Amino acid sequence: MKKVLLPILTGMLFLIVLVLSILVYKDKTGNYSQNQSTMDDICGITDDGAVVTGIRANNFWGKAGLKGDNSEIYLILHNRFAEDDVLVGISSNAAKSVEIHLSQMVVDGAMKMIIQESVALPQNRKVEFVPGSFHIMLINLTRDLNSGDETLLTLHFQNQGNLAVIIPIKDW
Ligand SMILES: [Cu+2]
Repeated sequence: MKKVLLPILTGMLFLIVLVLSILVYKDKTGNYSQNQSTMDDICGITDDGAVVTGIRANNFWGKAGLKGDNSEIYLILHNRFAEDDVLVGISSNAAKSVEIHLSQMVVDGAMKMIIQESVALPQNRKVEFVPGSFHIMLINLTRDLNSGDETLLTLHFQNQGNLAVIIPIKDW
């Protein structure tokens, strides 16, 4: 009997250690465990996009950056609802604050970033957050965002609640 029990117990112990080490590793990488509640706000995520009620996000990506620096996130929002909406705020656990900016050419030909309190999302229209236009600024990163990392971003809409999007980080 003991000869059978020993390998089983050793196997179980190995599994427990494996699971614990995975959990510790995931926490160290600053993942989304503390954001599980916001993840529940979404209606569904697919490989190429995230959807909340009538708003779909795709082509999303963020620029790599070091702790203490800023980073920019780009995406395309499509309000597929037959009702106007407004992007009123964004949250991230990877930065001290998040701002919506609009890059605009000023008189002398230089680009200037203007803070936007909100962004209108007219019904059945797409609004592009792309270089040189609207973008999301992560201000004062609380950790390094390296190429290949992912970071959770939660968009808040006036009418249609929250949309959580997992943003892949890329070099630029
Ligand atoms: Cu900016």
